[in-house]
Parts: sequence; C-alpha cells; structure tokens
Amino acid sequence: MIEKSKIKNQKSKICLTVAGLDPSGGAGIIADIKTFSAFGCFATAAVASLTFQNTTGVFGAANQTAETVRAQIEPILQDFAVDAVKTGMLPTGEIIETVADIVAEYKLENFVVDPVVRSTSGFDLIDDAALQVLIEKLFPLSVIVTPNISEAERIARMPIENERDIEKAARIMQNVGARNVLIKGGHLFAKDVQSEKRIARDFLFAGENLHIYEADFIETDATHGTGCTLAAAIAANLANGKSLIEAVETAKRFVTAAIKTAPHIGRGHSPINQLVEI
Ligand code: PXL
Repeated sequence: MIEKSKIKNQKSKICLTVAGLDPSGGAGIIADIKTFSAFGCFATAAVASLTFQNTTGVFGAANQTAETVRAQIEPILQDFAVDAVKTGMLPTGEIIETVADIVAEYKLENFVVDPVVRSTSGFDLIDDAALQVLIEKLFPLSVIVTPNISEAERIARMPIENERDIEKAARIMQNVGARNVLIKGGHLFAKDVQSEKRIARDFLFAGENLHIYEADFIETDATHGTGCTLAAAIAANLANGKSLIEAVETAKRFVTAAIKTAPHIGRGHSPINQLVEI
C-alpha cells in the first residue's frame, strides 16, 4: 500500500475500473476510461472478462482468472495512490473474492459497485453463485451499489412494480451490507400521472435517507453503456472530492447529456457520448 504523502506531484485523481472489455467501445472499461477522463481523472483499468459483442448483442465472453485479475491490479496499486475504484462485469466468484480481498488489503476508498448481471440484449454476464459472492463480499466494502430495476429484482429476489417495492428492495440490499443504494428507475417511472410528462426517476437510499433524482425521460435507443458510464462518473466525482449526493447528481446530468449527444452508430443500441461537456 502506497502512502499518499509518499507520492510526489500526484495532481490528477486516479480511478481504477475492474470490469469487462466491450471491444465495440460502448460499455465496460472503454466507457469507464472515457468517463474518468471526462472528469479530469487519470484512468486505469483491469480486464475481468473479454467479451465478444457489438451494438446488436453479446455473443460470448472469455473470462480472466482470479490470478490474472490480481496480476493486473497489484502493480497499479503499488505505484499509484488510487482515489476511487469502480467494478462492473465480474463474471466469476473467484474473481469477485479476489477483488474484495484487494479492496480490503489496500484499504481502497470510494469503491463503487455496479452489480452487472445481464446485458441489455439478454446475455448473462455473471452466474447465480457469483452474484451471491458479489453481494456477500463486495456490498459491505462499497460506498454505493448501483443496480437497475432488473438487477435489483435479481439481487433482492423480489419483483419490483412500484416505489414501495423499490424501497423494500433497497432495504434488503442494505441489510446484506450495502451502505448506500442507487436504484435506477428508468422506464418504470417514466410517466408522471398528473402532468403526463415523461420523467425518469432514480432512487438513492443514502443510509436511512431517500433522495429522488428526476430527469426528462429521453426516448432513445442510444442506451449501450449507460449503467457503466453512470457508475464510473460517480466514482470519478467521488475521487474529485464531491459528496455522494453531489456525485450522483453530477453523474446523472452527465449521462443525460451523453445520451442526448449520442453518435447513433451501429445497427443496435448506440453507444453514448462520454466526451460531452457538462
Ligand atoms: O451494461 C452492462 C455491461 C457491463 N459490462 C460489459 C458489458 C455490459 C453489457 O453488455 O458488455 C463488459
């Protein structure tokens, strides 16, 4: 473990992502690297799985081993004082355990866990046994976990149909060790009954408190990598010293702007634009 005071002239904050590589550039570590950079952080990355995909779907994956993941991360931590860590697709229980051991050993802070379960196109990115390890080992070390509705349903083992279900699922996750939980409401709450205006709502359970973030719902198929980008933006903003509530607020504004300026490439769900300025 490197003492921060022993590193001279470390001007930028350093972020580390441990996630899957989407070679088509929309999701995973490429989205994370762009996002860290957009917030002025220096980006480092360890590949947990090499996926085969494009905007139309995920066709397979070659997972790393726990040893190769450790071998990627340790030289980084022995050289840099890492200010924030984000995890995405961690495909196996042994990789998850190793990441948990490293986070604890090196006392890594600002640890953001995106509990990636399944791709938008329906490809399973993690098996059930590994998900259980993720809940048990990573949730207690995290500053925040960021499931979408379907991930929250799978983790809390309950269907989510309304706001009361959202709260119940979040409390279940807090009972198994998550301090703070951001449930991304997406489509579920896209309609405001009174105004008929379409809004997107995300729910941050910060300890006991609930903060609801509202944004205009954007009708788009440019959604590839939105989850990765949001979690990476939260990590970068925490690295930059923002409070959790501010970090989530800024990250949400960033994702909204990135969706609005998406390049609309590919035949499926377009990537978003992490180089947008907010
Ligand atoms: O958005 C979930 C996700 C995360 N990480 C990788 C992915 C995907 C979805 O496709 O490929 C590497």
